[in-house]
Amino acid sequence: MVKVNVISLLGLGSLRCVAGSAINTLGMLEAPTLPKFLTNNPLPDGKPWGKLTSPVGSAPTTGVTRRYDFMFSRGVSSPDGFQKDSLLINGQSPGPLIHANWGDWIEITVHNNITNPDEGTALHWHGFLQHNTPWSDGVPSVSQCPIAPGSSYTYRIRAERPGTTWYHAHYSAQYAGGLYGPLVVYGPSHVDYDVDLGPIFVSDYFHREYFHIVADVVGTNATRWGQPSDNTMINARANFNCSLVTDGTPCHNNAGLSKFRFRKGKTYRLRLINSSAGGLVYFSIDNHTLQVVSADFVPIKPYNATYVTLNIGNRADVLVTAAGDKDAAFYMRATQPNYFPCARANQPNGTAIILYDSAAENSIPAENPHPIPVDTTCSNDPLNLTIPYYPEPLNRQPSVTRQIVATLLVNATGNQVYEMDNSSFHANYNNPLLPQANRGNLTFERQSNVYNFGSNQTVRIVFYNNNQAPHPMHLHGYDMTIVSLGPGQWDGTTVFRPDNPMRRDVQMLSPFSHLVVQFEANNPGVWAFHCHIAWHLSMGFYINVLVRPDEVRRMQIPSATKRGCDAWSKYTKDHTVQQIDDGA
Ligand SMILES: *[C@@H]1O[C@H](CO)[C@@H](O)[C@H](O)[C@H]1NC(C)=O
Ligand SMILES: *[C@@H]1O[C@H](CO)[C@@H](O)[C@H](O)[C@H]1NC(C)=O
Ligand SMILES: *[C@@H]1O[C@H](CO)[C@@H](O)[C@H](O)[C@H]1NC(C)=O
Ligand SMILES: *[C@@H]1O[C@H](CO)[C@@H](O)[C@H](O)[C@H]1NC(C)=O
Ligand SMILES: *[C@@H]1O[C@H](CO)[C@@H](O)[C@H](O)[C@H]1NC(C)=O
Ligand SMILES: *[C@@H]1O[C@H](CO)[C@@H](O)[C@H](O)[C@H]1NC(C)=O
Ligand SMILES: *[C@@H]1O[C@H](CO)[C@@H](O)[C@H](O)[C@H]1NC(C)=O
Ligand SMILES: *[C@@H]1O[C@H](CO)[C@@H](O)[C@H](O)[C@H]1NC(C)=O
Ligand SMILES: *[C@@H]1O[C@H](CO)[C@@H](O)[C@H](O)[C@H]1NC(C)=O
Ligand SMILES: *[C@@H]1O[C@H](CO)[C@@H](O)[C@H](O)[C@H]1NC(C)=O
Ligand SMILES: *[C@@H]1O[C@H](CO)[C@@H](O)[C@H](O)[C@H]1NC(C)=O
Ligand SMILES: *[C@@H]1O[C@H](CO)[C@@H](O)[C@H](O)[C@H]1NC(C)=O
Ligand SMILES: [Cu+2]
Repeated sequence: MVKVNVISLLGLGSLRCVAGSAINTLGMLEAPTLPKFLTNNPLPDGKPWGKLTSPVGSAPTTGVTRRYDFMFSRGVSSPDGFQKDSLLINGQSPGPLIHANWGDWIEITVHNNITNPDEGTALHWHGFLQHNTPWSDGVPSVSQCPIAPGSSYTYRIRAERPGTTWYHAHYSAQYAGGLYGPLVVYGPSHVDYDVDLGPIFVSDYFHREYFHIVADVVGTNATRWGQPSDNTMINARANFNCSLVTDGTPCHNNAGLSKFRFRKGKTYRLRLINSSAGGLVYFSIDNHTLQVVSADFVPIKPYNATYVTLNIGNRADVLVTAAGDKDAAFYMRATQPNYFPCARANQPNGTAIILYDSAAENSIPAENPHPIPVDTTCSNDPLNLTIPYYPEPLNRQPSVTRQIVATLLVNATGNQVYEMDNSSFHANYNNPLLPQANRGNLTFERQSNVYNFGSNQTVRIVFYNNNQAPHPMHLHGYDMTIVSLGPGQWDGTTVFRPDNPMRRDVQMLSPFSHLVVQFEANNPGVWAFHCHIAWHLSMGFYINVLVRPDEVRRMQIPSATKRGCDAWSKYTKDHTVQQIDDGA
């Protein structure tokens, strides 16, 4: 076997921002607040998006490209005090903030230095629509080949709409191993606030390396299928009780919670992102009301709440008015509902600390949690609460309606798998689907789970969940319009708020339930549609939606995609790739 010399292939002489960028201030008091927009490209009237006052319609042309350079590698980290081997971006996890103004282009070069053992990789921009750039969606086996160990790949993506999101690896469950980070697009806002507090990740956290968990989840030993998380983190910080460590792993108590500073009387924008691998989270702040103003990328009519529900992949922007005393301190909470089947957590209570003006840095707040609900459907916040601010009525006459049944079963070799219409997804890394469709070959392997919707204009999909687990469903390339949801069979007629239905990019498919979604097929490509629970995705809970193959045929896919496949092909000639799960 030829061992690839990673360092020489990376051409380190040309790297721009590896050293020096490894200090992660996320969750620390010195973390910068965010601006209303980036000012290095002001247009004549002062705002990069000109006179536009709402994010409706196509993005403005700013003429700006923002460039980022990411080095992926293995490293040791101990965000909650427990030392583990992680995957890092420029030496840190979460990776650096990517930010841009509405309409900018963003170019991100990923260098794959994941060695010992080697792994391929690919990076996805959650909720980015990728109009005219479907090859930059970052799903290996669909929009590209994996980025081979020792090689680099540049994504070019457009900031098509303002809002809060994250980027994460889409290769196996690598994001649960640390490959993710925040992505913010500035633009006109339908609400006013004083200070942008920036991204706040809420997530479960596992002490075992992701590939060991995946191997168990897709393995044949039934006692190892359930994987409780070890901790719940806010901005990748938490404390852990090191007395629970029995195998000698280095661990220190009181690693420290994330902290934020509030000035009395100011209104803060918090950009919440659920980057979990396996569980639902309720977010709240003791003694404070949240004003929820957006769900995923969609601005919604503001509503007040004591908590907001975040499924994996979901985002919520909330405004919080600092009404406490100047010397007060309060807990911010990310609480996993630790009951079947919504979450399995050994430490479900994530906390961070908000310090007011003069509160000492080591203040310990009083415990005053808002009550959280018991909801065994693990649902998103009710649809009647989340009302899009800019309405888009439902087209009640879809051109095609397709039913898809998701089943959990143990297959003939004793592995636990999910099947979609009797077929568990399996990625073919060496033959990505978008380039295949671009060559005019629409005959796909069964295990690619491709649903070809031809030139249909309005596509409706009726998803049935035949099992007891919740599945936060994520569609790439579109916001899904939520037509209907609920237990059991859909009656085929009931639709929810047709004059202004909810739309977003992640929506919960509850246990033994239906979820009916639709989209206007105006974005040609091959788009992933999958459960965002990393372990369910590993078990094959995944389909591809092929939209407008005639237009896909006419696309000019950049040559970098083919060069990436050539590098992967060369790599796989000399190396056996351990594809431990479905691959995506
Ligand atoms: C590549 O990864 C190794 C650890 O696996 C690390 O020691 C080395 O510094 C990395 N190279 C670069 C250029 O980051
Ligand atoms: C299955 O896993 C359990 C728990 O880790 C272990 O005790 C048992 O020996 C395993 N069974 C087999 C057949 O490997
Ligand atoms: C830490 O865990 C140990 C062992 O289970 C337990 O005895 C101790 O009470 C725990 N400490 C705290 C502060 O929870
Ligand atoms: C994130 O979403 C998952 C899946 O719905 C959920 O189990 C988990 O509790 C959520 N985490 C947080 C911190 O909201
Ligand atoms: C928080 O609210 C509780 C009542 O819900 C009150 O007793 C307590 O004093 C408040 N704490 C602060 C610091 O305002
Ligand atoms: C929501 O909360 C804000 C700030 O706490 C308050 O100004 C507003 O009146 C509340 N709205 C409703 C409908 O209760
Ligand atoms: C989490 O909080 C709940 C409610 O306060 C409590 O019952 C539970 O013991 C806590 N769990 C842990 C592991 O601290
Ligand atoms: C939303 O629907 C729930 C039942 O699903 C109901 O209890 C609640 O009152 C409704 N809220 C509004 C604002 O209509
Ligand atoms: C069962 O599923 C596993 C994991 O996807 C797969 O490797 C195996 O080939 C499957 N067995 C059969 C008989 O299809
Ligand atoms: C899945 O298999 C079942 C049982 O073999 C069969 O009845 C059903 O028609 C199949 N569904 C699809 C979509 O192929
Ligand atoms: C089309 O793609 C399929 C699946 O990869 C492959 O089996 C088949 O040989 C291809 N057909 C042609 C004509 O290339
Ligand atoms: C619409 O989609 C269905 C189901 O995928 C397909 O059979 C049909 O050919 C499509 N119609 C057009 C006009 O492309
Ligand atoms: Cu799932």
